[in-house]
Amino acid sequence: MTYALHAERQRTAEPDWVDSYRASGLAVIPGVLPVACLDRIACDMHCAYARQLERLGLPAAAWSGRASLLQNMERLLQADVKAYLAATRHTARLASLQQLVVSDAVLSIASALGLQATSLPTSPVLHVMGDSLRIPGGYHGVATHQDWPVVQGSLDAVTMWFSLFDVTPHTYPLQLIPGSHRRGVWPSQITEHTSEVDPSTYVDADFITATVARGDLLVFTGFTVHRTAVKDCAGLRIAASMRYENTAEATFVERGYPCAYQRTVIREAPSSGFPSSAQVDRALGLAD
Ligand SMILES: O=C(O)CCC(=O)C(=O)O
Repeated sequence: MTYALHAERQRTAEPDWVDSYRASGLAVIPGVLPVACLDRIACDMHCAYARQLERLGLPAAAWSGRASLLQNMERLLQADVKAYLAATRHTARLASLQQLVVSDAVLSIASALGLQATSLPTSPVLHVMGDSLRIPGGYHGVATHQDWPVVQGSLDAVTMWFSLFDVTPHTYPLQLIPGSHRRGVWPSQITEHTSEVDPSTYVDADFITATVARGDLLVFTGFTVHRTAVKDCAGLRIAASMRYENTAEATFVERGYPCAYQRTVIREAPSSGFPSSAQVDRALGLAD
């Protein structure tokens, strides 16, 4: 690096990974996520699976880290697929997860990438990958896609990928095509889980595999082509992905802030007679 460039960086305090992000469309930022926050999320997830197991009258492993979480997830999946899926959906709504994705450390990364008045088109999406957690006919990794076409917000939107544990080449890492963001929207077809990029437009050798140590954060542009690696992978991998948008991006302003994600609300009560006032009292700790 030339002295002039170094001096310029010092003046603007631009982190080193920003250049690599702009050039390749992705970067792994080391050690930015507090491990205590990742532990808290894993522990809160464990709580959801444990409570469901107890509801079904089944033993739940006490919290002792990653292995106990996996054990409870496996037990619940084997006992009741519906309960497992509901618990997994619920864990994406955990306050501990939501707190991390809007923490100062994370939002300062969005700022470093030029986002102004950063906005969030949707809440975190949780991706659970595990050879023992496969659901027949269900989600097992996301095929090759770009994020922008499924969000359609600011053109400089950033995706951040938060892994709860270390991700090696054999624990379902993400694979990404460096430089793919420079080709705009790739031809694709809408499928059940995404808008899948036409397989004739790339070969496997185009992808790099992003290994991520616990505490590292993977960031990439909305146009970076990526997919879940599944071949030769096993074990448990849990990651949340989150999109961040720039309220000041010119075409986003011009288009009047579109958002492909829509919120739906079920207004009907779950079943007649529920909850009784006694149940409410109990939940509020008011029962005698
Ligand atoms: O974590 C994964 O396996 C897929 C994540 C992903 O592709 C996304 O969030 O866009």
